[in-house]
Amino acid sequence: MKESLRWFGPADVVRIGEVQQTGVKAVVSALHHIAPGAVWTPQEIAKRQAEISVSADGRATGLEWNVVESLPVSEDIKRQSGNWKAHIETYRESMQNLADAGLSTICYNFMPVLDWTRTNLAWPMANGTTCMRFDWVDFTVFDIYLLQRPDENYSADIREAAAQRYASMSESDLSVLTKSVNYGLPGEGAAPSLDVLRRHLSEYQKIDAQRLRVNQYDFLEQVCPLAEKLGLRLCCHPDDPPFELMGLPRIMSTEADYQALIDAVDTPANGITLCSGSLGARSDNDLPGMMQRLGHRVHFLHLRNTRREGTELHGSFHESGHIEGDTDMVQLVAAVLDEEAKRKATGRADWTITFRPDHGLDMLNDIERGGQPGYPLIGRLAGLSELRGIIAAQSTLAQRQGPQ
Ligand code: DNO
Repeated sequence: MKESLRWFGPADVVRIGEVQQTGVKAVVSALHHIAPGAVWTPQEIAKRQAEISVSADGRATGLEWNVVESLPVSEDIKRQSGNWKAHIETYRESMQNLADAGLSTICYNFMPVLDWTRTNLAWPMANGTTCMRFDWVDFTVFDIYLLQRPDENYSADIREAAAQRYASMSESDLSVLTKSVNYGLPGEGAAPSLDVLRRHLSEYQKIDAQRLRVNQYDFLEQVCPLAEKLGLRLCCHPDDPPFELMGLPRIMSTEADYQALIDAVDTPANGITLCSGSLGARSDNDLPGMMQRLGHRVHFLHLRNTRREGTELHGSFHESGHIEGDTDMVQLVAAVLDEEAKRKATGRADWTITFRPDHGLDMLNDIERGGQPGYPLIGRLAGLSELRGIIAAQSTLAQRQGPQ
């Protein structure tokens, strides 16, 4: 398992020299300042590679950019409207430029309008750390009272709970909620206003899950043959959270969704980003089992954990320490190591799977530093250390036992 850390480029409050100190050798990055649909030029790609290779004090970092996360799929492509055909061409051009620069793994998602969504980005835990949280009642407040979408999609219980919650919230609570739900990534520019968000939502009125699926498969039909030729592997990130929000279709939330994806365009270039945190927010997703059954197409791993707060399938949850949540990380890592052993035995060149410790808790200096939500330096390093321990222990035990 190859260790990596996500780095957002010069806009990241974590410096590349600090990434180097964590001991990882690989970096996950993207050109967030380039709008979806525009080409990633060889110059911009080379610039990011240079930024990754040298620290602010001129030290060679020895770090390599090895996963692109994400080369974004434009909303036009997701809807098959407007400039979608031109955007597929620019996507292919960016793929060519990335392959020419030596990159081989490209993560993307097919979530309409919103990427990951939380209702609180710094929820205080009892021991002074903070985490990100998704609370259904808060989310319903946002949807019904702030976005002012019709409430008929919610059950009477949730509507009642949201009415009470809304009545108890101050202006500042509401503004924190709005900022949390509508959060972007560094370099992506300002988050959309509520009016812009409403407009984006209305553009999906005629697109149901089935239509979105067809659009995704059409997109893959257009880009996978080139990916094969260039030795690139695409990998689709799951919906986060893995259920429908604001009436938008969500199609990458379950094992069945992923099985359908890999069956639809049956080529190794059409792969999976297995994110244990996103998928683990649903109680019917068995992460170690998914790794066992879909592992041959997993090109990239996000290892993190969540704690579900109730028993409902689509309930509230918060992010936990990497080995503390509902996903059994020891079993998941065991399944990853088994997959790697299988690949090695069959001579697959890509037998090592890159993972990054994702999210976790903001702790110690992370809190003063005030970085990108979900990307605390110390919190991720704590998670990485735990994962390293699991990997080292399992690898040693496997060696002792010898081939099965
Ligand atoms: C959240 C991330 C996602 C992910 C994209 C991939 O922390 O895992 O934003 O980068 O969905 O396209």
